Amino acid sequence: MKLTASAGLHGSITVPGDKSISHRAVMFGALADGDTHISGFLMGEDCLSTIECFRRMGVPVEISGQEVLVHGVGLHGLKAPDSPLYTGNSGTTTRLLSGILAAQPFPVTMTGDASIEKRPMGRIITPLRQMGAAIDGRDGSFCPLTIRPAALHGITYEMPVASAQLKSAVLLAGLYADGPTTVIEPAPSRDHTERMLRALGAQVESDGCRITIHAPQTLQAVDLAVPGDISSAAFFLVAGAVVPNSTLTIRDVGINPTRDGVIEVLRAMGADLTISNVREGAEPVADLTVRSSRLHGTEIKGALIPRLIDELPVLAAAAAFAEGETVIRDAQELKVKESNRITAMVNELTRAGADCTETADGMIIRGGKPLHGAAFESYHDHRIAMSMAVLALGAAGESEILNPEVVSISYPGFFDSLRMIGG
Ligand code: SPQ
Repeated sequence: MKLTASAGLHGSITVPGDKSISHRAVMFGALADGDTHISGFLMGEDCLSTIECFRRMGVPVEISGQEVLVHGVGLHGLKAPDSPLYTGNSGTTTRLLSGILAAQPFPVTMTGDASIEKRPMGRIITPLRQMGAAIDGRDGSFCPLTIRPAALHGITYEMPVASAQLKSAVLLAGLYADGPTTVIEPAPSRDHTERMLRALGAQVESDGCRITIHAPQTLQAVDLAVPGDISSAAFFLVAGAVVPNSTLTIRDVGINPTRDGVIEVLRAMGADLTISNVREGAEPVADLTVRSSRLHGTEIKGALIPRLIDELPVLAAAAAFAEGETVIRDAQELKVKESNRITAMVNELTRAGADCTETADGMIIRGGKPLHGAAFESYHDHRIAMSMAVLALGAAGESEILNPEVVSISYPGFFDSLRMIGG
């Protein structure tokens, strides 16, 4: 994909549905009694992997445009698939499904692509085994995972990392446990699982970083509207901020407070970013408007990290345009995503002329150096490809994004959206 420096980005767009919420809508809809209509569903490859896994376990799922209809089979209605389940590139599918499968009365194997086979699964195997699950991984902690039938009991689990996937895997196993299940997070991670399970009638109590689920008798289907994905909106927020003469509005974006760290950081960097038309609901939604401005460096660390973990690559690109130093700390989780996102961003920003250094738990970017186009690697990682496309719009000259098709994991029409706003 070839991109050239932009003279200004303009327009009002929507981004596709939230990936995290789309996955959960299919999973929980499948386990509910009744039909779940999902509007605004993300038709990205990861969420389609989730649909395929549930279809293979006997859940009828109909797709029409951006609408999905899940015919729930109830908590105990899943059927044994006739061969291993394939989760593609999706960590969310693999980890959340593990929690559900740990409680099923049939054995199952789960496998994924080359990236999934490298991502750590020990973090879910440990607590699920404490609950009584019979779960094993290749070399102890990698995919393929094999799961055999077992009775589960409730536990209290202190999580070593702030991970919504780990939290959700344990809470979902808790749907089937004998007794309540409690997880304690080191810092709040995205809470879509808790919000959606409550909407379906489950008793989920949150007290700061302590979340308890009581195994329900049933989940009741409700209609679900998926807001625009703030992680996808983040590419346009940064593009609008760094490309001179830009004004962009991204409508109907989910602004769940466990996900909105990118807004806080861009404002701290001096971005002209306004939130309007806020609508409260199961998930809060708003319109975001950004105008180009001069950015300056900042520090991103601590409890803020889980609130913007997936936006760190594009924030690193923003930092390359900002005056002064940006320090990202406490972000070692970035090393175990679809790629090592710290190494990937430091390599590619350096290729564009930025001055940056990898650290043990993040990176330091000394911004404000002139940036130029180049041929950027995508590391088979959707967020790296899109982050470098944003950088390319603000850098001098021409750029290329290699393997651009990887954006279809979370944002199939990404390059069309860029063209629509003048990219
Ligand atoms: O699903 P996957 O591959 O793990 O996707 C990513 C992403 O960039 O899209 C991470 F690579 O998002 C995760 C996110 O980083 C989605 C997620 C969720 O839906 O619960 C939670 C975060 O991961 P984690 O490991 O912090 O729980």
